[in-house]
Amino acid sequence: MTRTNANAGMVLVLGAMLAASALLAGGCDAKVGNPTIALNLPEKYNTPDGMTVDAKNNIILSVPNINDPNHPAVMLSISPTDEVTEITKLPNHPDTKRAIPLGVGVGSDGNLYISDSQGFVTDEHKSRVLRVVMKDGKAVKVEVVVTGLVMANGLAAHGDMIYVCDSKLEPKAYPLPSGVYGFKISELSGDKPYQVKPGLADKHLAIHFTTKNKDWQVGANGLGFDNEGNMVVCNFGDAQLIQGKMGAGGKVVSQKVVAEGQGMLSCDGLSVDRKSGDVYIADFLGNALHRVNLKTGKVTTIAKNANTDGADGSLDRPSEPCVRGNKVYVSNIDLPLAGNIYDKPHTLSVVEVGQ
Ligand SMILES: [Ca+2]
Ligand SMILES: [Ca+2]
Repeated sequence: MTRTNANAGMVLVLGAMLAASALLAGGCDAKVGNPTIALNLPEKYNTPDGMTVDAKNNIILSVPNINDPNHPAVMLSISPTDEVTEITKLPNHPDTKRAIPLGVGVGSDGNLYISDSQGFVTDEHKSRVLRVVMKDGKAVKVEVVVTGLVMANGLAAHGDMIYVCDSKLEPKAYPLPSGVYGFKISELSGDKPYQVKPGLADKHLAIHFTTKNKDWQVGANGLGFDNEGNMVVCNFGDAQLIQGKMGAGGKVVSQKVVAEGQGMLSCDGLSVDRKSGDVYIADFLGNALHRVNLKTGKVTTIAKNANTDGADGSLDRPSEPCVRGNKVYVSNIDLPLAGNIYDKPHTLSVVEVGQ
């Protein structure tokens, strides 16, 4: 699968995805927008993914290094002037010898919470939530606080809670159930990590839904909260943005699909623009960045292009957007799927939006 590190597990999990690539021919024809390179990352940061903005307006970036795991997974900080510093490396899972950080959020305690998506190498419930304990802007230690997820993915901090997606609650079931767990920060312990119950059984499950797209059995993915405090979560395979009304106890009491398709081939990562209230979505399969108006459900394609190496700033299989000021940064995960080749450069693209 990867250029230098064919990995049997990854082939197992992602192999079915490759079969779908032929169906996507023609999905990347028309070029829209003109993104430029925000960051050109060195080889040791070869696969960027999840992002969030911290209290000092730094972007926190997960670097799972899926494409070349000879380099350890790290967390980076991108300053307001786009200078990159390494926050910490992440501890490998004792069984898989990998750490695969995707979603990241800053908790109300000031610590970083990160989904470690072992679902890229195994379906055996080995995904975790990690906590990077921060002090004076520096990482003090990394703890495991939740275990037992299948494919941990998007993660969001909201109030005194941490929410994390599991893209595959029951990996062999069809249609595929997926969902979002919510944990009070006060109940998370590095000394005694919480083990989630499999399937739909865990009391922390805040929302769940299914994915019907047989070629892409990947569900809950990008995650956030809109300006009214509703959960917004992407259903990757069915190209849906789902909105959930929150009730007491931090669980969703009603949910609806606010946008589906309309040019979106998949809904991967998302980011809420606090000024406009709009949701930006990275479309891995469509090789595109879209904007969704939550009031109307209308989808507008902001950027889209054919398969590329990303050297001119074009989208190179984007997985996550991140709104900072008037810019949307986009991680190009560049996985070798859907006809794409993993290649240099390793980039974050950026587009200017609004005023
Ligand atoms: Ca590239
Ligand atoms: Ca590429």
